[in-house]
Amino acid sequence: MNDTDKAIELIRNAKKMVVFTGAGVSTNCGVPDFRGPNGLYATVGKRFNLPYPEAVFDIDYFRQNPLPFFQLSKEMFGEKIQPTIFHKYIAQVEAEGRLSILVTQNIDMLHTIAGNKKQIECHGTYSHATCTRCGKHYQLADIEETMSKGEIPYCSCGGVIKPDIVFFGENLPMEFYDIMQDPPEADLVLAAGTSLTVYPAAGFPLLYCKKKIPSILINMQNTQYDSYFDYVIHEDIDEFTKKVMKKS
Ligand code: CNA
Repeated sequence: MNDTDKAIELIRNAKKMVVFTGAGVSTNCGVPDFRGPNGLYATVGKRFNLPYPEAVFDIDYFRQNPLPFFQLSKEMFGEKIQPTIFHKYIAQVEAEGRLSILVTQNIDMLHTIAGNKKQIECHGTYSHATCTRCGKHYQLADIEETMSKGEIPYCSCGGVIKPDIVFFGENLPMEFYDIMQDPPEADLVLAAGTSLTVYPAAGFPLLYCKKKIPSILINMQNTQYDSYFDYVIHEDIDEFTKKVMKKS
C-alpha cells in the first residue's frame, strides 16, 4: 500500500478524527490563501500600498488605516463562494459521529456553511463584528452591504466596526487555549491546506503528532513540520478527498 492508500484507509476508519484546516482548503472555491503559489502575500502589499503584507491583518495597522482590510474583505465574499468537496466531506464526517473536533484557521465560514457545528474558528469569523470605539455588537448582515463594496462600516458612534476575526497582535478565543491545555481525544489527526506557520494555531495538530496519534498532512507545498506527520501528501485537497469518498 502506498502512503495515499494508507492515509485514505485511516480516514475512512477513523472514529474520533481531529481536523485542522487552513486557507488551502478554500482556494478551490476562489478564496486566495496567503502563502500558496497564487497567495495574497505576493500581491497584497503592492495592491493596497502596505508597508509589509501582514499589515492587512495587523491590529496596530488597522487602527491607523482600516481601508486595506475592507478592500481585501470584499474579495473574500460573494455568492459564488461555496463549500468545496473537502468542506462537505468534513461535514459528513461530523454527521456520521466520527469527528472529535474541527479547528479551522479560516475566517471564510465555509465549514459552517457546509454544516459543521463541532468546530473552533480559532482566528475568529466574519459572522459577527464589534465597534472598535463603543463595543457595540453587530451581525454580518448589518455590515455586509458596506463590506461588499470594499468600504469601511461605521457605527452610529462614529467608530469603525471590525469583524470579529483575530488580527496579528490579538488573542485567540479562549476555547482555543482550553483545547491546547486539554486536547480532545482522537484516533487520527488530519491537517489540511495549511503552511503551519501561524502560531499558536499551528501548534494544535502538532500536539497529537508528539503524542504519536496517527497523523496525516495534506498540503500542496512542503511545510517546516512535514517530518512530524506519519503521512504527508502534497496534493490538491479536493483531488485527494475524491479518492477518500470513492466507493472501494
Ligand atoms: P497559508 O499560510 O496561506 O497556507 C496555505 C497552504 O495551503 C499553502 O502551503 C498551500 O500550498 C496550500 N494549498 C493551497 N491550495 C491548496 C489546495 N487546493 N490543496 C492543498 N493545499 C493547498 O494559510 P494558513 O491557513 O496556513 O495560514 C493561516 C492564516 C491564513 C490564518 O490566519 C487564516 O485566517 C488566513 N487566511 C484565511 C483565509 C480563509 O479564511 N479562506 C484566506 C487567506 C488567509
